[in-house]
Amino acid sequence: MDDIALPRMLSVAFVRSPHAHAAIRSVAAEAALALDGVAAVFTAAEVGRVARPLVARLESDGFIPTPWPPLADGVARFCGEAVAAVVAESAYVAADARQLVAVDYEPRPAVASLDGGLAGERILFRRDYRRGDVDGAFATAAIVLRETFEHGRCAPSPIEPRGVVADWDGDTLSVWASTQTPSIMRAALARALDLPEARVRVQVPDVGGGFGLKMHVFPEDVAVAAIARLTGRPVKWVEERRENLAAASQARAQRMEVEVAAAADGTLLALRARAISDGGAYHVYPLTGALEPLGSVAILPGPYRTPVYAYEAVTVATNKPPLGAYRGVGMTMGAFVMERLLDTLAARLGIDPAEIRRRNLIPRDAYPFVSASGMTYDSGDFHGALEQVLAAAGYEALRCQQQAARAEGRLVGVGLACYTEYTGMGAEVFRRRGMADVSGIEGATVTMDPDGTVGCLTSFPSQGQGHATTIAQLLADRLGVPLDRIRVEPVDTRAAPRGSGTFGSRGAVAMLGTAAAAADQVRTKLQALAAHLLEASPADVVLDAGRAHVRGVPDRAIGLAEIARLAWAPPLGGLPSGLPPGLEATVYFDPPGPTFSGAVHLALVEVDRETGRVEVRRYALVEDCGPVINPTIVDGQIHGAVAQGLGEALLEGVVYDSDGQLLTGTLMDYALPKADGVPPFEIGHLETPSPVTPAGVKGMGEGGTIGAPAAIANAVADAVRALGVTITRLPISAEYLANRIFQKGADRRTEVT
Ligand code: MCN
Repeated sequence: MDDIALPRMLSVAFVRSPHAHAAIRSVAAEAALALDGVAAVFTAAEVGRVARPLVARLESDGFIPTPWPPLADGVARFCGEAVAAVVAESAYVAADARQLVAVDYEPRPAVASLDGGLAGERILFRRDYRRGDVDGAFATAAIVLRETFEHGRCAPSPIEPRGVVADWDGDTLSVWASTQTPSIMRAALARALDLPEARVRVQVPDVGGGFGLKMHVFPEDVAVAAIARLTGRPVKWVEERRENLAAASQARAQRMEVEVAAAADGTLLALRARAISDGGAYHVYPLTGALEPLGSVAILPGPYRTPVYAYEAVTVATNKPPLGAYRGVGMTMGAFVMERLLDTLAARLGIDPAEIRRRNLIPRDAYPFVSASGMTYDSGDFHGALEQVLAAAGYEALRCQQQAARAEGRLVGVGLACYTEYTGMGAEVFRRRGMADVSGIEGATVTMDPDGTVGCLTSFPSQGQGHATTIAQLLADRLGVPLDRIRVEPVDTRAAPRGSGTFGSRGAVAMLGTAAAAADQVRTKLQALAAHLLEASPADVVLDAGRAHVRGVPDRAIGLAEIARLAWAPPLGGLPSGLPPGLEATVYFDPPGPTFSGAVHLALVEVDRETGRVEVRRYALVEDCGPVINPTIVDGQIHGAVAQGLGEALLEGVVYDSDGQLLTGTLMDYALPKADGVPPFEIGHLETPSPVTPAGVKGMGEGGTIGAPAAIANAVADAVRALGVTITRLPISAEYLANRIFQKGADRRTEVT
């Protein structure tokens, strides 16, 4: 984003609240305005004249909306919330001037913890669910386990932070944004600035990662658009890393109290869960803070047969940044809890963790299967995936090595995790969830120009998932055009069809339903025209290497460019068979999913008993996303997502003190995984095509972050079980683990003396 430079462009820097909760008595801008190069300082009052707050909606009982103004209006509700905006000739002047803005705050008590939010009954969302006779199942079960699990706050941390450029030319608001959801952003900005959608244009340049963070529209986006309108000049804001860690949406931040009932042989009978998320000060647009706990409880039963289930999902308000999407939203916690429970159950029964899973996984022939939370799993083969990963990793041998290592006093553990993941969702899912501002559809336009080159516009931009590559591959296959003659354009809402965007691992399903389907329409027309020119039947026309030829007669051929020229400039008498001119198709698609993909992960770890440092020695997995479109991209997605999951499992935690002050404001304090801590990956594939999606394809971009924390947590738990240490929280930081190991040792020594 920072590369975008427009004539007369100004830069914006936000003045941010140093308090987690404070009344804003006044903002004095004189000193800042006196600095050379400063054009203006805006507060809530000025910006409020042209822009309304963002209001995330969930059409559901138990949801309390929280309008989020572009600049804090009278009250700052978290440390880092934007209070005023300085506009200057350069980003450096704006940053200097920011220091000179004097805000008079009246600090108020802050709610800095989930328990504080609960105690104050600050409920942003609540939902209950019950399926079957849960109480009866618990009353008669041979085994009942109870546990409370915690997941700390995460910062999604894309390499490129947020950024937006806005320009108002008196008629149209042009916006360049680092976003996953251009259509949603256009609609939100149009509503906030009271403009028709047609007068808002959102363009998405290359995006340096999003990981769910950039599916949101933030108050800063609205403020920058409003400032462009108020100043009549283009304005740019590129987020600094400290702002990203302090003021962008964060993720996870959940506690789950859970009970599981099982038969004497370990067969799962019932689940009860209460998921509570620390939602921060506002619902983020358009996701809301409800989706984290809801996603967790929805996916908790996992790929296992659990007959009956009851849950409560709650989000409480605290004086922190809002809770938003992050790769695997909700599902990471659900998988972590379920997989920890299964290992605890296996230990209780004295059976192997693989065996407890064999006893409970849904068999392949039981699909489609309605889960205990009421979702229809379309296909899967978890028994197959489990056996495949056990064989690939040499599970029996690993257990022997573990015994040998233990005999030497080393803490080595093996962890398994099976998860299923909802992907490729369409309108029905979003309507059922009550997500009023996510349409759920996608669109693509495919055009063959008169020179035979192919262009594609879609509604769902890429943030590193390689969409341009996979879409080009699909188009090349369908149109018989070499890859270098295909251009997948960056998203520009003025030209591209309307849609929702890239999130929820919907891209693969969407590209087959839109771009590939549009290409099929173009192909049909190419074949019809070629059939006429080659005097053959359309069914006998083969498109290949930029030409159309008659099947079995490669010499009876015509160049696709020649056909395309004809289509765009019909000859005397028009196109054959009365075909309309042009060689272009736009297809809108409502994904019929969700389709459920999944994987089985296996981690081998060693724990340093003095420092608590965990080293992941081996990492093997077998994944199932149906037929793979591009194997290199799928493996790359797994590498990135598992690395992120490893960070989430062992390193990453946003920390606030009891006043709501952020203690992890730099990447020195908020520890991301580094290449030297990530093991090589051993990846296997298994395909159970979806019966509901085009070509049976399922999404997979989030999978690694769902499976890895669970597998690594189980491996660490396995390594330290003999010391009496249990693992019930993420991240399992070295400090935390070392303290737990030390404490257990101290407890034992006390018992002995
Ligand atoms: N793919 C494939 N065959 C399949 C399934 C997928 O070849 N059977 C390919 C797709 O064509 C696509 C990629 O794998 O190029 C991911 O597809 P999919 O699982 O449908 O996910 P999306 O394209 O919708 O991407 C979103 C997903 C999410 S939700 C997050 S968050 C995420 C992620 O992907 N953020 C990312 N991966 C990321 N990768 C990068 N580099 N940066 C991010 O911000």
